[in-house]
Amino acid sequence: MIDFCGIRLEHEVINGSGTFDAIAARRAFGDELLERFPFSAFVSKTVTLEPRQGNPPPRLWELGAGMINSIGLPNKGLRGYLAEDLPKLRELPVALIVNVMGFTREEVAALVRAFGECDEVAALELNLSCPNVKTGLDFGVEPSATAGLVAHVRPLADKPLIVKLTPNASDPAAVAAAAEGAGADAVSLINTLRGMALHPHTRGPWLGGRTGGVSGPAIRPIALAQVAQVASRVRVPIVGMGGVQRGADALDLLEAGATLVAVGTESFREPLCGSRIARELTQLRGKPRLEVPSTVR
Ligand code: RRO
Repeated sequence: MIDFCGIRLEHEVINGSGTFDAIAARRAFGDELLERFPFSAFVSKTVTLEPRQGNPPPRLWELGAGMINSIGLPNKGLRGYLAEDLPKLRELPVALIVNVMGFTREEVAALVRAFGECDEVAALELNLSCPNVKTGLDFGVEPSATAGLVAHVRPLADKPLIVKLTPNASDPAAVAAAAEGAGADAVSLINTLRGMALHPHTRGPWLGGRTGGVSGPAIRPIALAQVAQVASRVRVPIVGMGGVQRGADALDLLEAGATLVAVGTESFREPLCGSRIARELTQLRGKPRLEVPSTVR
């Protein structure tokens, strides 16, 4: 059992927000999903105060080592989420972490207040790091803006508050330290890195949102470096993510200072990979390091 901000979790592997649709997976796999749920906690896709359509298509570009997404936060908004999604997510066999994003301080406050009152929500994750929408206020790239926002919303809910950091800041560790100083209970990183792909014929941007967020194995070393850097600056628990495909990748992030590891892009290829990665992690821990074959590591 792992203790994460007072929440007891079966193992260290959770999902990255927006990379596993538990409601669609339940439709596809039925109740078997509940019996074999791949993560020890479920993190929801980002919820905004008002409903959003998201970015125009195309929304994805596949890379040799990952993908670029430009989804643009489509969601039902707070009211739709409370009425339609929360009753279904309540049935999951693991703790629910709700990821929220606002375009103003007041919007974030309203979301934090609302989810703070929901008994089925174990913790909140504050998304300060979506690369695909213009917030006007870039809360997540400046330590002082992050501190101001976190200090404003921290008193509004009596639940653990995780701040999701962007790798697109000049000093992510300074942003993490600012979040901790303002009362964050944990930080999570990394979100996707801004990238672009050109249409093979028109040579204009392929993605409807022009640029998108790069994820998958391509960003794994960046995630590892940033998790290590953040771990040297904060004492709060860290949820590390970025390109995790195997137990060995998860172990790297844990050894760099993370308490939990989140899996994202790999779940698109293998929806139950969370269980496999948790199992591999246990196996790796049982072996002396030199016996771990290089093909596994
Ligand atoms: O919806 C998205 O386009 C999106 C979000 Br909210 C995010 O946090 N990270 C990402 O890569 N895409």
